Amino acid sequence: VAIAKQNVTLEVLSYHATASLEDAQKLRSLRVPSAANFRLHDFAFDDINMNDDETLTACIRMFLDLDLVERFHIDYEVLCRWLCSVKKNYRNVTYHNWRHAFNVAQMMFSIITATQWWNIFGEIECLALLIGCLCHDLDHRGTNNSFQIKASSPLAQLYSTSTMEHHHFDQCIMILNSPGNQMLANLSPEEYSRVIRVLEEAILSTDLAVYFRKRGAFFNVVREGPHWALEEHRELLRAMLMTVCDLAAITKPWEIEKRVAELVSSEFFEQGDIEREKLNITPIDIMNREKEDQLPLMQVGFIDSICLPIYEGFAMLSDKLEPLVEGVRENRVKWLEMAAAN
Ligand code: 5BB
Ligand code: ZN
Repeated sequence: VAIAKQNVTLEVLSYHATASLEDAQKLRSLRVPSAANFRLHDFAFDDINMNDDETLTACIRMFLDLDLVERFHIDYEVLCRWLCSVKKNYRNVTYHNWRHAFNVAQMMFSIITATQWWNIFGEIECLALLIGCLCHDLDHRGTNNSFQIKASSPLAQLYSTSTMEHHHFDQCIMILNSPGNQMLANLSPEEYSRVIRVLEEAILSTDLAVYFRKRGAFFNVVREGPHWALEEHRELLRAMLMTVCDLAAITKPWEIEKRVAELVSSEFFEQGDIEREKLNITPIDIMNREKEDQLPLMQVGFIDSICLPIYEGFAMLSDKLEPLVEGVRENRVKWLEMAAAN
């Protein structure tokens, strides 16, 4: 078993490519527009009209405005190279690509600045959360955890639970350790270990199974009044915040939500096609093209069971986050209208 696992580990972990010094130097030479210019504080942010260079300079802007570059003496060229490498290690899949990661990071930035929660978390946790968002779906293949298990993929042999999320974290660590990409090189050993621990929790929390496991405790904290000085309460807040940012398309103006839901749906259907062709199984409804007309009602179910509870919980923690709940409610009405028109 140990040897088999070692071989799988080698197979899974051996290949990864980082960005070239040239990529980094090109990014380094670009002017970094303001957060206002990019509308980075806007909950209704949309990346559709941005080019890839703009997504990268917007990321730099978030690190700069949270004062992370100065505070942790992050070498600017190393930051540029690291960002290029992170982007490069997202695949061209329909939904779980670089643009998704970028949008999740922007949501984290807008929430922790609007609520001033950066004060609660402090610089170390903010740094880990921002890196966590950008890295949380690294090397996603457009297929979910249950697919890895069903296909007995090398990844599933390596990690039996939270399979993809463990892999995203692994990829994140590999990039952070790659020569020229070590953006955390100037942290003290204590700061470094703390960032990595918070980062691991953050990325593993993006498994919806983890969300379901932790949300009861989170709702208790919300109800009974949080004590943010307690690490236990902050840890729950960070975990739930990752989910809130990961699912934030559901809070966006209808045009954006509709476009993103179609991407999610297409990626699910593509997994369903592989399951039919390669695994000889009938995909579940959400991954079955023949059930395409069920999408609007599935979205209503997704909103009621997963989204509304968590966004309502967050709006109880800060009234600055009420627009997110309103966005979810508006999209619920739209999806119901579409279901009725079917
Ligand atoms: C979500 C949990 N899943 C294990 C089973 C299906 N459910 S669901 O019924 O709430 C559901 C969610 C059903 C359909 C969905 O989309 C159809 C296009 C969604 C859904 N999920 N809709 C969305 O707009 C978004 Br955003 C999401 C999140 C997608 C990423 C979740 C990937 C987790 C992979 C392990
Ligand atoms: Zn994600």
